[in-house]
Amino acid sequence: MIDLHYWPTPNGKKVTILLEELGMPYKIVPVNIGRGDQFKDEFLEMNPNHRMPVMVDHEPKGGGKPIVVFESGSIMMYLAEKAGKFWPQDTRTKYEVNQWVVWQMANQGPKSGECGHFRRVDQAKEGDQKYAITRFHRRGEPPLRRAQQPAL
Ligand SMILES: N[C@@H](CCC(=O)N[C@@H](CS)C(=O)NCC(=O)O)C(=O)O
Repeated sequence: MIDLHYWPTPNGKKVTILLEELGMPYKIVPVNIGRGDQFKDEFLEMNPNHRMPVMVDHEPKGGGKPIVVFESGSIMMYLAEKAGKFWPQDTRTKYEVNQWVVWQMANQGPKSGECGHFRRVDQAKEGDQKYAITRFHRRGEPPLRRAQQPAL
């Protein structure tokens, strides 16, 4: 069984969407990040970077003790590989998928997060945020060739 330490944000939902698509059974372990659950010792032992999601696979392939993985992109690669779906094994197509996962983790995810942050800033207190909003909005947009990328 997979435990997913989770709170309903885009980074958490990426993983639950994949689990549903794979038809893989899993249990949600709520991490209330508004209340600070991510700073508890037992959570920091799994992810010293105090961020959900974190996955624990109690029945890893080949047996042995549970495998713990943090970072949503890395969790997705783990699950897809375990299920033998959405993670091609030949070098050419594997890296077609891999590059888009890495692109999402390094660009669209964090830049959209920054965009949301600057949109919520109290402009009366902190001043005009237009520059930051425009910059992060542009950087978070998927490249136009997305339409030709089934791997996305
Ligand atoms: N790159 C990480 C980002 C995870 C992340 O930022 N999680 C946020 C919620 S979306 C979190 O747990 N924040 C709690 C904190 O910063 O203390 C991933 O994709 O897993």
